[in-house]
Amino acid sequence: MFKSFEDIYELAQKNGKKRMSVACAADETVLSACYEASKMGIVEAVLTGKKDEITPLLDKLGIASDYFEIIEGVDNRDSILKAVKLVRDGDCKFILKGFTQTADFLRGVLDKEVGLRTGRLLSHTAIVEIKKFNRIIQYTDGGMNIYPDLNAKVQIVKNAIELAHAMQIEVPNVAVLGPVETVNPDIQENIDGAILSKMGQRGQLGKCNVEGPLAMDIILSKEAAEHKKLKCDVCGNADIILVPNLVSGNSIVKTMVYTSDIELGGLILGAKAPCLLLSRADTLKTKLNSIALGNVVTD
Ligand code: COD
Repeated sequence: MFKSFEDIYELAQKNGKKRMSVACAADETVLSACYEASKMGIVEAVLTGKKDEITPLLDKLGIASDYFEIIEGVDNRDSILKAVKLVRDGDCKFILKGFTQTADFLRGVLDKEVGLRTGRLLSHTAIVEIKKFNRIIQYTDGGMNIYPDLNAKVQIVKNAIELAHAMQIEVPNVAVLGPVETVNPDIQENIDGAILSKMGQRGQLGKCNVEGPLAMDIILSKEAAEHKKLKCDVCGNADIILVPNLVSGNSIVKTMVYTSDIELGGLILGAKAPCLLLSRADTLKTKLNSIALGNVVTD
């Protein structure tokens, strides 16, 4: 069971290099992350984008201009589709979003002709190593589905559970975020939390423990749960936190990035292959963490 990104790097290095396509690679942080990952022996990156934008950046970083294979893209859309197709055709195992808008990247992943659709809902998960807790928690979905309904939440939870299993967590604990633990019919998030919790108990979500609705304090702290006299095994032990919508998940994770001692990685699940999706402002280490994740969750 992975408790930290160090565990993930260790396995990635054992696995050896896997081929990864990079959509719109003309960005210093993206190129540095690809180079570092290559030197660590975990990835062989194939870049797409405008060569006359990528090559000067490689020069600036002191990386030989022929270090990476570069596939010319006439514009962002063309570069995204070419990177997606490399994965679709089996030439690469996973894809990294480079310097382009998230929505454009996702539209490429969803493209009806060359995309990576599987018939399932695709969703984003942020993998957060919280140093204080010495554990990894997934926060989902703060990156793709804007206002998921109950059906979409079921799929989002299932995608996260599948990733947890790939991360060697046999029976992941899933907490469904709400503002309060009581099932208040006026709060849709709490109704969904209660239904998901029951679906989990009845085995409808696979091998996992699901509890909800739960407020964030008792998700993160067993003591807080005890104080509120709530008996709950998931409290203080969550592996997955299902957030109600994109803005809440996105804001929670970004708040942690700027205020807390964490390590972060992020990817889209449910597609034919993992799609590493990070904010353009994310650091080299966050991109590197995500590349290591891509390595360990692919064959
Ligand atoms: N899973 C599978 N198929 C999907 C999904 C999904 N999550 N979302 C859309 N589709 C399919 C639809 O079934 C349809 O066939 C096609 O894609 C188009 O659907 P639309 O019209 O809803 O798609 P778009 O292009 O308007 O929007 C899809 C996006 C993923 C681009 C959109 O939901 C979006 O912008 N999400 C937020 C991305 C974002 O800004 N994240 C912030 C991170 S910093």
